[in-house]
Amino acid sequence: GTADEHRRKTELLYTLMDEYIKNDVLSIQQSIMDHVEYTVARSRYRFDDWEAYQAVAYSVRDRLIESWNDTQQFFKNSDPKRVYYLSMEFLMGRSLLNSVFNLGVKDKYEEALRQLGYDLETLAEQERDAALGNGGLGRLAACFLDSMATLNYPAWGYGLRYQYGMFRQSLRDGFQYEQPDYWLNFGNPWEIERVQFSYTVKFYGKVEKKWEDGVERHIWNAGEQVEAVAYDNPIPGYDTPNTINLRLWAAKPSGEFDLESFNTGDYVTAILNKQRAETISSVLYPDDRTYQGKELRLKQQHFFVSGTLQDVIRRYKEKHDHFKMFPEKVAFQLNDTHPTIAIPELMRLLVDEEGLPWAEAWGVVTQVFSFTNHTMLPEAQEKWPVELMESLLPRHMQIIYDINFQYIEQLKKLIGNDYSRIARMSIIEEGQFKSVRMAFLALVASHTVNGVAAIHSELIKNTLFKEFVGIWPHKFQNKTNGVTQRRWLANCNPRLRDVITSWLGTEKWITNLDLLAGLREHAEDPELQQQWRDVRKANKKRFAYYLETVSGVKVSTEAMFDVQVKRIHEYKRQLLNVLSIIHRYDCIKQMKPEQRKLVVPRVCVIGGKAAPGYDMAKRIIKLVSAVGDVINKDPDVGNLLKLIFVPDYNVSLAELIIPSTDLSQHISTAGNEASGTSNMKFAMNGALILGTMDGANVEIAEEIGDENMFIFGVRTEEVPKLRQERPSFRPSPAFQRVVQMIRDDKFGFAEYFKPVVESITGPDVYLLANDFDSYLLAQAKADRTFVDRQLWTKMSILSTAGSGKFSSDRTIKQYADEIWNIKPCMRPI
Ligand code: B1H
Ligand code: IMP
Repeated sequence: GTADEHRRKTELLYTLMDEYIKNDVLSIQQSIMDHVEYTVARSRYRFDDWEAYQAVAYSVRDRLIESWNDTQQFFKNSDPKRVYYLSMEFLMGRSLLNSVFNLGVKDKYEEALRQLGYDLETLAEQERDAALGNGGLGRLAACFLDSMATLNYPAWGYGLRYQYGMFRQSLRDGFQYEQPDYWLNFGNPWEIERVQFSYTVKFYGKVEKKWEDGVERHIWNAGEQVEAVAYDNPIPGYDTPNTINLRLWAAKPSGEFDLESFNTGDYVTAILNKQRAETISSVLYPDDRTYQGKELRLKQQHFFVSGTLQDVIRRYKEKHDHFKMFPEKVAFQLNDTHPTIAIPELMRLLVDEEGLPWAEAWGVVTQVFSFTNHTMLPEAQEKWPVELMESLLPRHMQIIYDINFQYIEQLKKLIGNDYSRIARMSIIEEGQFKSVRMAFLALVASHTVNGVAAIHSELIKNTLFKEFVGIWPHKFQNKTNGVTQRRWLANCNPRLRDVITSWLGTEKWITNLDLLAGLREHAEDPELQQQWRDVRKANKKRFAYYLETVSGVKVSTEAMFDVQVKRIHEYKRQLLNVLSIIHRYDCIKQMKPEQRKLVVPRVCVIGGKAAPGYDMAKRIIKLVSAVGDVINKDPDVGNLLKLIFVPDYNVSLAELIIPSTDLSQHISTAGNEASGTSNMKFAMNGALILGTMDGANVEIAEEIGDENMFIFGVRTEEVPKLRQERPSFRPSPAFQRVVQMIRDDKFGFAEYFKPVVESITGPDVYLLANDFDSYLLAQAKADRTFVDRQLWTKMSILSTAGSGKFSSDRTIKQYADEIWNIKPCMRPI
């Protein structure tokens, strides 16, 4: 009967489901060859590197999917409290090496491919970066995913599946050009499309009020509807069977018939109009740190947030039939204010769709959100015009007003009727154009707000949020950023990885970075020092080769590699760097030939993208190129100094550059860089830091010791006063001389550089003149140290040894314990 049939069916299923994919070399080869033939559809006997990469990627994908399925099944059954990391940006970079490494099958894949006549590392370079982010903020989100997976947290990332990621930068005549990054062109083996997970997201339209059973209900009749379709990106943990998920939303035309437009006879136009829906998720805004009130951006924010919340609520309701337990099962982390619309959206879903009373919904909302602030720059603060919000998200605007009303009532009880203070603290900024202060909305609803480095977390309490500290002291926390040592040490610097492992006698530092401290006792050991230098030399060779291919400039690996790579921004002061390079050039030119023998040779590398609309940043790029052109071909200078702008700095290039750097510059005006995360990556890889007392540099100095860094410049507390006094400050002759050289057309384009020169001779908001001399002193100290090879190597080893704190594993554990209140949930093997 049926019992018999059922038994037969179960037996059949078990024989078909070959328990687990096998990871021996032969099985891996079989799986790669199958993908060559059936996925890539090429002959088993003829396939090139690109096709081989694809087949390998699909074979790894099978393994990821298997682990993903089992992990998610386990989470579902265990129903632990989960965290959802909401971010507009995930700057993932490449996946192949990271995946095989974390899955623990890297050696097997290397061997399998070697036998087939391919080299894994070479194939890996075929992969396009997933560049769904601008810089630090997006890369931090990617590092966090790696740590959350590795530490077995029941966590998911949620974001947008942009079709165009961060633009590709090219230089023509030293000017930046932006090219679209259509990264999905050749398919993406690292994602799984989930057509079954799709939600309708609404925009525009009108809100109607209706009385139903004595309660007032709001009905939002949308003017536009779009489908959010899920794409899942498996994130494998290292040394654990867990694989978590990054779910990215793509916009698709809504399937719902818009009867009216389909009845006007213009069927084709109606379809074309629907097609426009896809623009919502089409492009990443490339403006790092400047808020531009663009309607499409607000649409993107609401689109991904609404898809996410509907998805989370669906998942919650599979296990629970009321919302009382929601705060015990769900935590949302807002990566800056970009996803803040989640707050009114969750209120709307709970009140309008799920029928919860307002107070109860607010009780839920205020227990589940926390948010991270990443910058205090005033130009980066999000303020959406009320008018725009009312038109695009009419119901949300009502909800924001209601939240603000109740919050201000509460405020009055706390601080009395101090109306000017209340106006300063209101979520709505009054004035000619009313706007919604997203940071305040986030703060009012969140149980916790955190900064990203100790100094930054203190600063936000004294500036941005100073009015709030008195009433909600318990809300403020610090969570110093970190980076994943899997990608940023073990994978990008395999030679150093092996040296570290052999001296520590263990690989455990890959999951417990504090163990690096064990290198301290060997810092002066000549044998370790020699190995350390050999590794660095090999890395430098590889990078020198790259530099020559992109710039045509030959560099000596004996020289100090002096690197500043990050987004181009006035506060990061690439200009200060250029001025000191001009100064160095000028000094060399003044010297007699025998004096030149004493100069420490340097290869200066600057790289990074300017936001397309950021005129000053673009001029600075041109200045770097122009100065480089003069220096690099000056026979008086030769190998003593080179200046190269590396185009298209991105995650993969960072993986090449960071292990090859001797001196790494993080020289923002104190108080402006919230944290910085590349400083941590450089220190981990043994670069010495030349930096200001800003962001995480402060804590890096605490960990590795001031004496192992080159620190200079004014301190945060002095900045406001110095800014005020800048008009009467007389810059040093050295400063005036280099500025004059630019004016005198020594590098050409004097007219084009005029605004650049004026920015530092006029207001000089970032205090380049004030810091110039102490910067030169620090540079000179770096030179003197570099010639003492033993001392330099010792400092380099101590930099690595002192960087244990800057693992994102440490950061994530603190978020989990102190903000999210979640526990690891490891699936049994
Ligand atoms: C950081 C941003 C940012 N801070 C707006 N703020 C953006 C702001 O597209 N936008 O509108 C994009 C990015 N990014 C960086 O975050 C900080 O400047 C770094 O200091 C910090 O290390 C990093 C991660 O916390
Ligand atoms: P930071 O701003 O120097 O701390 O760098 C942040 C991190 O973002 C870098 O270490 C890179 O991993 C990543 N990144 C990728 N592309 C870019 C870019 O164009 N500008 C800045 N950072 C980038």
